[in-house]
Amino acid sequence: MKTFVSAQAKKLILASILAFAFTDAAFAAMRTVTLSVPGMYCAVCPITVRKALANVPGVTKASASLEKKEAVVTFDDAKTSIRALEDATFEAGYESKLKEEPGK
Ligand SMILES: [Cu+2]
Repeated sequence: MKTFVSAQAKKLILASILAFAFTDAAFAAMRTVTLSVPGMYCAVCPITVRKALANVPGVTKASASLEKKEAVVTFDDAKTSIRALEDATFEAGYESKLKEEPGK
């Protein structure tokens, strides 16, 4: 009986792990974030920033605004990260930082 219970418990634990992994994967997918890019100062800057972000594998949409001094990026959570986005703009010459995440 003891072994039976423990096998059931293991099944339950496994089921909840799988359920969690599935939920997590469902939430992963696409994310849209706003990065603050204070270093943009002329009309060319947002173009450079947008290109740098668009070149990151996993990014599906990127835009940058000189007036707002921010970039909005849509990316696949499983393929890239906010850190990678920040690194990409940094390598292009612009420091950036996560500003806000709509819906969170
Ligand atoms: Cu510029």
